[in-house]
Amino acid sequence: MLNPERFLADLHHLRSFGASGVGKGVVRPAYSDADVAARTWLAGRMRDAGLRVACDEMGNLFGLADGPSLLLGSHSDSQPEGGWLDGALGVISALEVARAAKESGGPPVSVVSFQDEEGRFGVTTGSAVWSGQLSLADADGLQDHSGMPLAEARGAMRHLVTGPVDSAQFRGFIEMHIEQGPALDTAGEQIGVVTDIVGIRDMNITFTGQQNHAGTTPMHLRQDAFQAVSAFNTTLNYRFRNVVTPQTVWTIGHISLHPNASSIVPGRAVFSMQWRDADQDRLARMEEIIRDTAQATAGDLGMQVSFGRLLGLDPVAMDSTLRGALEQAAGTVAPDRWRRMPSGALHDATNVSRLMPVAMLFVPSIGGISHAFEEDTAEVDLVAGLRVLDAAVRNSAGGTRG
Ligand code: HGY
Ligand code: MN
Ligand code: MN
Repeated sequence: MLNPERFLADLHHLRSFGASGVGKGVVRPAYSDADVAARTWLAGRMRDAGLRVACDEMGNLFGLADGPSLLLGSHSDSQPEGGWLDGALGVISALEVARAAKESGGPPVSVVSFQDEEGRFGVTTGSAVWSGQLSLADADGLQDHSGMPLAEARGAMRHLVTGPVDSAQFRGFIEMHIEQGPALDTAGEQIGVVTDIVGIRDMNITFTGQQNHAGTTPMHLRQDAFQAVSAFNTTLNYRFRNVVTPQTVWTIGHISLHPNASSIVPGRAVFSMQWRDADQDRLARMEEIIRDTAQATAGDLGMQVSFGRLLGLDPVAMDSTLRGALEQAAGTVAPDRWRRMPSGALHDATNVSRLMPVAMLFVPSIGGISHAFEEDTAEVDLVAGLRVLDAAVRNSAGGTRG
């Protein structure tokens, strides 16, 4: 029997790994001690639920049912400052639905917690490798902001690794997640059934000028790398205006100045440029504008610019059969309090859609806040989501593939 109390207890237990001490927030980046401890605990909970534990070289952790099954899950790593539900909700709801199905003779359900969804090293790195979007060799070459290579970081999970996990055993994938935006909360609704997931592009850009003394170097002789970033950003916002829509987003979320000292004109600035949109052509057009603007800015200021590797995922639509099962379940659990909606956040489901039919459902985020310690959702909404997921699994038994 589906057990909401057991589900909530596990969800709260998971946030004890890497608890930030601020609200319910967590600090559990991929392969950190807290992440590895959480995955070791999860492996035990999967085993207790009667699932066979498997873990691939990347650290994607699976609890497998016997025979063909539906795969449910999400990720249990967090942003450097993360909320307790982002990813965790999808993993623990999957565990509860799989456990209840085992107990009551329901359809076979497997569980996954993908590794590095939050992109310490790339973009949804674990599911990107599992789905074949990215080779393990290429992933191993990725580095985090401190210069640590993924090849080294993933050594922290060696004790859990069992080998490759064959995707052919899964009939489809459903990921439950918090919305991470304001739509459901503002409307007082409980469930969002996702129609599609936007695409993303992410690239590091480096301006190189001349490091110099901040007291003696006249302004007109400086080659200040921070001034280049500032000018680039202003020009970019202006040049985007005829290309973007109100749904398009772009972010400079990480910047590193060298040598980052008050009395030194910075000689180098490395920063992340990320942009997201549902239209692939628009993403490509934005890339042209970004490269062009950065080159023009460097030229104007007498500096050098270089571009890092372009990472990204294309927009994807959800599978109509699995989505229909979620819509039917939402109509029963939350009549008149659900909607269809796109996902502006990225999810592992995008990568998994290369392998099998995928669908997603959302529950509200209070105040639309996520990627912050304050992230939260009313327990009644968490449980409504769990019930929709469970009902959808039962609705789609017999299912979609194979
Ligand atoms: O950034 C994202 O959309 C996801 O939460 N990693
Ligand atoms: Mn997430
Ligand atoms: Mn996230």
